[in-house]
Amino acid sequence: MKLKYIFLLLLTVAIFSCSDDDEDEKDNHDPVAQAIIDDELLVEFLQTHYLNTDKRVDTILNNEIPLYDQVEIEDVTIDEIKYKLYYYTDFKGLGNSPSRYDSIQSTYQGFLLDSTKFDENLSFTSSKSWLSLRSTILGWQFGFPFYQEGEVVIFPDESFGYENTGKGILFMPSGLAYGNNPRGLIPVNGILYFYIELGAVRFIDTDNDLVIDSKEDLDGDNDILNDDTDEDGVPNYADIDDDGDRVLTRDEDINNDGSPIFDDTDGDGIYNYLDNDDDGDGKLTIDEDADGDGDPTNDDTDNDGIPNYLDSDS
Ligand SMILES: [Ca+2]
Ligand SMILES: [Ca+2]
Ligand SMILES: [Ca+2]
Ligand SMILES: [Ca+2]
Repeated sequence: MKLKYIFLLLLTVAIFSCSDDDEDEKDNHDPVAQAIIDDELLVEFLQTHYLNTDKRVDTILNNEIPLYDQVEIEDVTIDEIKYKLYYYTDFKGLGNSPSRYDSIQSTYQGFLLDSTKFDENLSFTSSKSWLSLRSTILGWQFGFPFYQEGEVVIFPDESFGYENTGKGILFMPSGLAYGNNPRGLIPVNGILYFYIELGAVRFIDTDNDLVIDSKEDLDGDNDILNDDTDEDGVPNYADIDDDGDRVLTRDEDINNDGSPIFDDTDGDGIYNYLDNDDDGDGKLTIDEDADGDGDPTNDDTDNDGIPNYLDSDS
């Protein structure tokens, strides 16, 4: 069982015992076949339901516009299994969008297709309102980035809230939720939908090197685990010296603008924090440590105030 299915939403989980049917299903679980079944059920649900005047999901009775005509579709491939995430945008929001690696402050209500509510957080001030998206289900990780945060408002009683928040509904197959792990009121292969509202986003910089996690996804495949510039086995998002040149990434912010991104001494298009020869003199930065103390930043042979590793003529 994949760990990521276990680190999931903070649900209030009662002690739960599986029925025999659940056990059979767990033993014979075929995630590829299940993804196809789930998508058929989701499409049927979206074709037979609409948004009523309260912006709630309701059963079509009088030729209302089906949700299927109002949602957008995102293809998500996980472990070579193709899923479809459906999402409805009521309002996109105004501020930053999170990546799947950032933290969000949100309110939400989670439902099964039979309209059983299994979880909710209705307040931006509750302890459940801030979540690391990384610790949530994949349907959230891939859904919330379509929305933007709101604007802070302070009410007359000095309490705070948000307006112009990103607001919508995420509809997800079980493979982007809890899979074949029943949880509280969620059955095996539970297809879920969530009303969501995105209050605020906090960008995460796990290694505190001034490059946020989502920017450490160099190949842009929305997976930060497989980016390791210096191939030292520590992915860049957790590596304080991404290019392994013994100059810390945060110290490769040459212009001190708070980010090492765009600092490129030799102008070769590779930013210093990813460049193992920062001054482009053909000598690796790691070999420009003249006094051999393990730190190339304190060696300035020609005393011109520019350390050798940034000085193309020394
Ligand atoms: Ca970082
Ligand atoms: Ca890093
Ligand atoms: Ca470095
Ligand atoms: Ca050099």
